[in-house]
Amino acid sequence: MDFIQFSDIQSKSKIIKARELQIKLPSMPTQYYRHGWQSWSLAAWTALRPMPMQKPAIFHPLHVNMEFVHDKNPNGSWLGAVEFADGNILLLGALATDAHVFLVEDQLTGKFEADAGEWFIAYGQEDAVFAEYAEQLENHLGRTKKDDAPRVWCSWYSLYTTIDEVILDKIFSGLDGLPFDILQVDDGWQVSIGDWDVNEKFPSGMNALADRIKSTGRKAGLWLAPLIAVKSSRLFREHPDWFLRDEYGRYVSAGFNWGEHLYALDTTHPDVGSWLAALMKQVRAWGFDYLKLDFLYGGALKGKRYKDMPREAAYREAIRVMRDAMGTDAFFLTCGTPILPAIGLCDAMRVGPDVSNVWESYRDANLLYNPSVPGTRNAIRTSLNRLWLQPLVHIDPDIAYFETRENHLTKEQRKLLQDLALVCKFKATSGLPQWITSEEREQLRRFLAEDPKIERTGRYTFRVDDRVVDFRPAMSLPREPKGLEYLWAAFLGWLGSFPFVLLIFKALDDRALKKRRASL
Ligand code: 9PG
Repeated sequence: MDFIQFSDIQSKSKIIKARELQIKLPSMPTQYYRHGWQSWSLAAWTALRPMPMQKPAIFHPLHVNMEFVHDKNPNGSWLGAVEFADGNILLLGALATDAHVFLVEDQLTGKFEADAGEWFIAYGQEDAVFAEYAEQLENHLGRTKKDDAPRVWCSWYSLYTTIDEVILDKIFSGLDGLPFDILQVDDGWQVSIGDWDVNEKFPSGMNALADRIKSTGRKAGLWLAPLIAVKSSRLFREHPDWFLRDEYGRYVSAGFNWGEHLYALDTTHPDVGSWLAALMKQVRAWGFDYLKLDFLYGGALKGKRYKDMPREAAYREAIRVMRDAMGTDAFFLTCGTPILPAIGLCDAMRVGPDVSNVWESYRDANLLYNPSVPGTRNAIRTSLNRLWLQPLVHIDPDIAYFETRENHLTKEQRKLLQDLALVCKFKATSGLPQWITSEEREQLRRFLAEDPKIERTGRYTFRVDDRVVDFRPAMSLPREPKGLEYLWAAFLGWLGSFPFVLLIFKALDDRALKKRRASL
């Protein structure tokens, strides 16, 4: 363990190599910057007291860093920062993968899971400190940001999995005249999670789908979740030995979604590497140039790998394999990705949870205390707290809504999401041309065309051209449940980990979506 004196770094930042490192703080800080592990995990300035554990536990693999979920101290992945009463901050940040930072009383502590690595330590004004950290990360991990981010229409936040060839064809025609660069087909085209072949809803096949998009003058984008699979997939049946297990030989859970348990590929297995490369080549050969690779955290879960190496280092290697196979001319968006290990290898990164057509749900926010589930407030909060990544990679705060149909956000809330896109310089939307009024269509057209001047005036306040934009209404954390509410919350959290309960919710969602699709 290396001990660092605050006076050593007070006037000048430092880089130190150590497996474990501890800095004694000169005074008790006022806030702690928690940096969540992957895209959907919370990033926020928080109080120093322990936070309620987010529920239900069945989602932990896809929401938090499983290894630290029971830690009561303020902590986060790769970096941590404290703010003092005078507004200055002290940041401790790893410059390599497989590291975690904790605040234990008045000691800021960093630990690498395996070997020693480099740490960046700096004190001063927040913007300057984070900017210097980003610069150092670029030196160590690289930078892939080129040109401007493309403007994307994505099928997810309107049709979810109910997409098919007929409806997409109609939508693509309806989007004519709007300045999108990419039309991206999301979840719903594939046979199953693990089996990345076209399903019966697309009888003309994937080449035809990409061609149809390209016929509109745009590039074609596609969603895949290449590092996970469900047990019912052919991939799992045919290659059970490709999946990650723990030291007792049990399959490692990658969480629960689509009404099924998820499992993760062991990407260090040589056959998995070649399978991943072949899959990326296949997708490019179909004609897709924009790849949204999702649920990537599966590749970085703890387990006993074919090749013994730190889990995030293994993950970074898998991302590199996929990047090499797809080629540098593809646009590579990572989602559900552990943040630091993907830097330098992808063009864009989702930096927050999913938005949804509601601002915040009482059940998810207050009772389950879960800031990682889809919700507009969750998306704004975490994305904005990751703005410091902007020099390194295009940061994707998820889509903005323009439509009022099938949407429960207020005008102000929709506007905040649109402004977040402008601040992050990443514009995407999912609205159906059939839904939007001519006025909403005009707003969308203007949004896609504009390039406003952005000036940061405070931690969460900006000037966008001449407008003042204040994100503070989205930034605070939910109120914690107390008394009877606490008991109700604990019960719900327990209930929510039973797959049959989740299946009931899924059945209700599916029914609503079917109706939505039928109404088009
Ligand atoms: C497709 C979607 C979209 C979306 C992605 C990802 O916490 N969760 O249970 C959870 C489930 C799905 C999810 C995010 C979080 O969405 O972010 O844009 O591509 O997959 O299935």
